[in-house]
Amino acid sequence: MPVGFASCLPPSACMKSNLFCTIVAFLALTGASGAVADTVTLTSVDDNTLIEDPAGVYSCGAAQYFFVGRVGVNGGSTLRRGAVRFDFSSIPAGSTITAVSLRMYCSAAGQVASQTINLKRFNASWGEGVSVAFGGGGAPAQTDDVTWLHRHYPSTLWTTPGGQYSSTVTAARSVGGVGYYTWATNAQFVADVQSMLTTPSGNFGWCVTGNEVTLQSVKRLDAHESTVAASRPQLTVVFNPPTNFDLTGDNKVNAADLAILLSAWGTSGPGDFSGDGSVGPQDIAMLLSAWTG
Ligand SMILES: [Ca+2]
Ligand SMILES: [Ca+2]
Repeated sequence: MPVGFASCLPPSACMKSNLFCTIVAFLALTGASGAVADTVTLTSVDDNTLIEDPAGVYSCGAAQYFFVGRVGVNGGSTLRRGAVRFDFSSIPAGSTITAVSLRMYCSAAGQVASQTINLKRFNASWGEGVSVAFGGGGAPAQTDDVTWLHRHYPSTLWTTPGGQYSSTVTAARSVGGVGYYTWATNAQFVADVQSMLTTPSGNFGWCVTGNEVTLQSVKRLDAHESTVAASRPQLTVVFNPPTNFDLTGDNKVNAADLAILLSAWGTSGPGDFSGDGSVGPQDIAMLLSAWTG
């Protein structure tokens, strides 16, 4: 490492005199990056069922299951919509989400015929109370439970019965009989979670909708209250944590930070932003891309 490198800043000036600096500047311009990916698997923190009934008085917030689709004649031929939400506070603020997938367990089905189960983002908050039911008929709603008419029973109503959620399908998966199913990552799934991470106050989770026409199309999915931990809804999120280039802690990225990086040249850091185990040219390029002066 050339001892006099620090003297060649700012980067715009160094390009004229120093080939090494030119290479570094090129790396910065081309966005060279080696951010280290991290992965978390989150279990749902809230899940419940919107049970269609004219009075909106049934729910199953604390049940081991939630239900999606249309039940049969014996159940009144009515609809069920799932509600599921995850807490992203364990992911560092400022992280970039790169992949999201959801695994859920279908523990019973009205019929084994496959149905498309969609996730659509809720536009308003909803609650999970202590109502418990074994079946999809639900139990009398308790305080804070979501119902067909209420976001939070008994006093806060949906503006649209059956829930307020986006018409955009975030993720779709065909679900047949009993078993595990995974809703794979896609751009909309990533965008949803990125938004929920950036603005936690706008994280209302997803509405889970199924076949709303066919009788007995209903599927029973395990909730976070399931006694079988593995069968609870599990969202796997891959992300790149934000890189802190301010090695001195003065809220600027400048020559003082570069000096610290240079003093650690060839070692594991500080300044190994790329995470490859050694401070080198790529790390300088990353620091320069965040330069504040
Ligand atoms: Ca629940
Ligand atoms: Ca600094």
